[in-house]
Amino acid sequence: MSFNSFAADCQCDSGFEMVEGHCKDIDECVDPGRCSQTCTNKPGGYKCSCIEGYVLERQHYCRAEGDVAWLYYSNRRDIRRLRSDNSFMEIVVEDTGNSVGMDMDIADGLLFWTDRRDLTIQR
Ligand SMILES: [Ca+2]
Repeated sequence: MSFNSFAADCQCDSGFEMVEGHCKDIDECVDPGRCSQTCTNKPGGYKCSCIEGYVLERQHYCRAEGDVAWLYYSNRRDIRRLRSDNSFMEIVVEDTGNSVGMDMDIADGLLFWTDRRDLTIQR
């Protein structure tokens, strides 16, 4: 029997890794995308959390509180909006020419877009 057959086989608990003979916590938060917003490293694990206005779902994903959100988009001819639960879509602005870029001023309820046909910025 050789000396090597008595060598210790050390293993670390889940969430730890062997570093120079010692179990060291793995910082799971180093990997981007582990949590949709905030990741806090904990001994042997990690915890996801959300900024104010969002709620944590399925321990990793943050969803905006409140009503269903709207997605505004352009198909170049019209500007439309779609509920995030996919239950309703409507045209917000018809016949925009060739709308390609959009921005919103939420506070004042304004929608802006660039029109490549007329080379203008519309409101
Ligand atoms: Ca950890």
